[in-house]
Amino acid sequence: MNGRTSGSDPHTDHSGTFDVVEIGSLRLEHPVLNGSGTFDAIAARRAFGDALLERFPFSAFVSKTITPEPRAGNPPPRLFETPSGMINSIGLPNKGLDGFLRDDLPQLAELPVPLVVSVMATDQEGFRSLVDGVGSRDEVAAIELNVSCPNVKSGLIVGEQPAETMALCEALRPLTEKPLIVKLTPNTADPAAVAVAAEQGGADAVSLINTLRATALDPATGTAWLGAGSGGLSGPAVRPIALDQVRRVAGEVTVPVIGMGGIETGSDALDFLALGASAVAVGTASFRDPGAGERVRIELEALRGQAPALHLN
Ligand code: RRO
Repeated sequence: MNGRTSGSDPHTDHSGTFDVVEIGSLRLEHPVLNGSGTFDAIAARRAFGDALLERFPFSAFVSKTITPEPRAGNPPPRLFETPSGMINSIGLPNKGLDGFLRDDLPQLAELPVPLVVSVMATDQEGFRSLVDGVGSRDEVAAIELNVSCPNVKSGLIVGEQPAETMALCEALRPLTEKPLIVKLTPNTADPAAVAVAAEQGGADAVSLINTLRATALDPATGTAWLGAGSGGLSGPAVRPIALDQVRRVAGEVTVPVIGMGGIETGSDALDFLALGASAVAVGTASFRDPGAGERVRIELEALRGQAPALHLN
């Protein structure tokens, strides 16, 4: 950014309209990405046709998380609206690695931006098969390791523990030269310690936050609203928490930080950049308005250079 982060971020090259953000070999032409699972590019292409390709809202596309085998996802209901947010309990429905490579990858490869594939497994062997499978494909620019899903039994275990996170990164790092981005959970005592462990294990970047573990009751019955009993909270309600965690993580790691959590405006995005993020992701806002990502980028561009240099790490 030429605004509050200008000159102080080693991961940006200050050339075009926006500074290019570099995450290993991944080059982002502007700092706004999508949060995994919050923008369905294949459905959007069906809805908007080639106009989507001509005005793609994000500088890279992050896929919905995939697992080694197909999953049906959690029982309904899967969503609950909260004041300034929502709880999801989607539970990782996906076609599995083979189905993704066969059906989705060819379509996602047509997008005009680099493709980041988000992967999650319940053990190291599963992660290995995913990193091998997607890492060998030229269409894939980078891999996001989701160690922070709150909706799958064991989905959080790795990402809650620095030692587990480091061991996973160390095991996966030799399998691919593609950039590895570790998606961090806010549901842990010390996210910065997990981020440092990811960096030491060989991660090229960290992204945060995933959703905060949350529960809601059905007012009519007094029992859990969500079919799975609990879920993950996202949206503007979590933004102050996300900002604080990004600040703490960015103060401890040297790799780029992708900040997210309730971003709805360019000003929100600028706050994350001011606190040390090199890029940001728009998530929940895209459910209400698929144009939110583009609007955030345009607003961010308009704000660029207006704010004083400020780092609060
Ligand atoms: O699919 C989900 O339920 C889900 C995932 Br994989 C995740 O990483 N974060 C989230 O809130 N939901």
